[in-house]
Amino acid sequence: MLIDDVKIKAKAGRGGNGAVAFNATKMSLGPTGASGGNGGSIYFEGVSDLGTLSQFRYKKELAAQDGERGKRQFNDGSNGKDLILKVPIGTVVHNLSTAKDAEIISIGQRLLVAKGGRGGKGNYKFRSSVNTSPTEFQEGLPGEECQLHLELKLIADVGFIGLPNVGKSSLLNELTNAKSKVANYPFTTLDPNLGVYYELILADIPGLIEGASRGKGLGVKFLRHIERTKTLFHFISAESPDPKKDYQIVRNELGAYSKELLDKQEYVFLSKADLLDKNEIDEKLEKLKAIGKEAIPISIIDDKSLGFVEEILRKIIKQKY
Ligand SMILES: Nc1nc2c(ncn2[C@@H]2O[C@H](COP(=O)(O)OP(=O)(O)OP(=O)(O)O)[C@@H](O)[C@H]2O)c(=O)[nH]1
Ligand SMILES: [Mg+2]
Repeated sequence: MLIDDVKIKAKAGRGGNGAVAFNATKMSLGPTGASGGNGGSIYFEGVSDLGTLSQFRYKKELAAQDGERGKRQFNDGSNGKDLILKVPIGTVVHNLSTAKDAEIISIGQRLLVAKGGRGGKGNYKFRSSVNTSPTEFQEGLPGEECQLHLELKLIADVGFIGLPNVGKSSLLNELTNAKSKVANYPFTTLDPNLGVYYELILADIPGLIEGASRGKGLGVKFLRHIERTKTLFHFISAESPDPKKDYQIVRNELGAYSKELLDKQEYVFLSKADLLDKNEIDEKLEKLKAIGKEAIPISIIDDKSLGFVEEILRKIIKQKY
């Protein structure tokens, strides 16, 4: 199961206390207490593997190492080790403690989520001409602590949407190297799948049904994965007795989730067109035309129709630049 929404706690390391020590072998009793090490910080680092949020399924509390306390003889404590965790690109990090949001958008990008506390100064650092045997020292500071809400919002160019069982995953597999599960029943796809078509990332998401925005079927939580796409491919099965209704059901659910989804560039496909004869197809296309939708009939067993889809994808690639 793809983990795409998780709350965790992050606690950076505490700084080590400064030491109080004196050079007992010298008459002067000079201070030698060294500083504590800094606490380790916690970072996220972007990777392309969508599965990496699953590390937080059971591990909900992250902690980086504390800094070591200062030692005698000018020996500073060592710094706590940083904790660097890999998260998928597209992860939105809501810091619930500071109410700030940040986003991992590129591979290798590092985001500091909790800074380690500073180590305290040892008494050596407090020496002065008037205070040659200071007993002061600083305590290490606590590391930052925060509650984080991580939400994966896939970074894709094109989102595949539609009712269940309309051939979304089939087309993704046809066009890309993706191996999205395909079967002749609804809700075959339970998690989003990505495929790469030249410079484009295509996202196939689970099917929507009427009431999805109220939690029916698999719900609408997957729609966040298409929030950031520029373009939607809306699939309507040629087998549908009422393609217009199918179209509207999905649009209603999109709108109930976010009006912005309705403003995206959209291509409507009448899928599985091979199952009907030409007259029947024309009839269904007419029905969609009546609501202003120029649908394009496609079939994964008809190379010519796949060629049309690829033409559209090339156009989308051009728009990118
Ligand atoms: N005849 C025909 N069957 C197709 C075509 N495309 C997909 N199918 C079949 O339709 C069924 C559903 O295909 P999927 O790709 O799993 O559909 P989906 O929209 O991803 O379904 P969910 O994941 O449940 O939302 C499968 O049995 C496919 O083999 C097509 O162009 N022609
Ligand atoms: Mg599917």
